[in-house]
Amino acid sequence: MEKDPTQGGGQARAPQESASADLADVPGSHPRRKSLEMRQRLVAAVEAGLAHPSGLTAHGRGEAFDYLLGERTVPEAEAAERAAAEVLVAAERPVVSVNGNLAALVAAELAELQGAVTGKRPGRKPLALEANVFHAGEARVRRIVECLEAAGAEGVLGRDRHARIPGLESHRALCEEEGIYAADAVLVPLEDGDRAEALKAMGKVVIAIDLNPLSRTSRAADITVVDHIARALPRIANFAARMGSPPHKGVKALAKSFDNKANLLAVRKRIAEAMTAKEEDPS
Ligand code: PTJ
Repeated sequence: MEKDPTQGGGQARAPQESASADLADVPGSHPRRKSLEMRQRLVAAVEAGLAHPSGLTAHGRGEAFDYLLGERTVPEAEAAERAAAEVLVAAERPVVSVNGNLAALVAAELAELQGAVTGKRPGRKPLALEANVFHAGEARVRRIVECLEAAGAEGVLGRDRHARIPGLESHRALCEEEGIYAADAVLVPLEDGDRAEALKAMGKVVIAIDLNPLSRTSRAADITVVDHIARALPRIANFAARMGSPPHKGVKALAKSFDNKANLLAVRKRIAEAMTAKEEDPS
């Protein structure tokens, strides 16, 4: 049976509250303060049963790539973020798939993205957020839904996962009939390669956010945003909010006009250049 860390061990702390308490000795001016805060939020979220323990390893891998990219939004990511905003606004049924790491780190940003995209779709289905996880755990899925609701998201899906993504085994296939299953465009931040490929095989337009330009998810997606989720989501929301009129093209045509392969290659070249550049002369 799944261990419920909120039972028997006292009240689980909210990730943010716990993070600031544990970083009391680290000055606000510390150059890595933001990164340390984020790690600590994730640790607290694991303790609270919101994120999976392996989310810590996944985050570390993301941080390594972010470091190589200069911990900033590179132009290729910006182009992908713009394209992602267009697809989310143009889609008939857009959905964001939310896992434990996302709920722990960017619940508020997801609620803001929902507001920004939905605001550009008057009279049409709002942008849906759906809890969907790699590692099994009904209680954790419920906590992800509650965390998003507490952050201000509306109509959060994930409580009623009775549909299955074809081609995937076990719980990873589970999703909501009216959510991911019926979606025409799915934003999958920090996704596993199998599921990204299975969603593509269902004919959906897949947008990934993944700092690893080499991952199977990055390569399978139609549009891959190689940027940190904490930077990418507000930027996509901002592109949506500033959009004049909705795109004329449908989601498939929009996806087709984005050259994901070329974009990923440009990011890889950027990393290679950063790795081989001579140290700047300090004089
Ligand atoms: O909550 P669950 O059960 O769905 O589990 C979530 C994790 C993230 C543990 C699960 O999906 C997983 O194991 O993911 P992977 O296969 O490790 O892939 C995560 C990808 O996201 C890797 O390529 C990382 O480089 C990337 N990544 C990690 N943190 C970030 C990131 N990309 C953008 N921003 C980040 N903060």
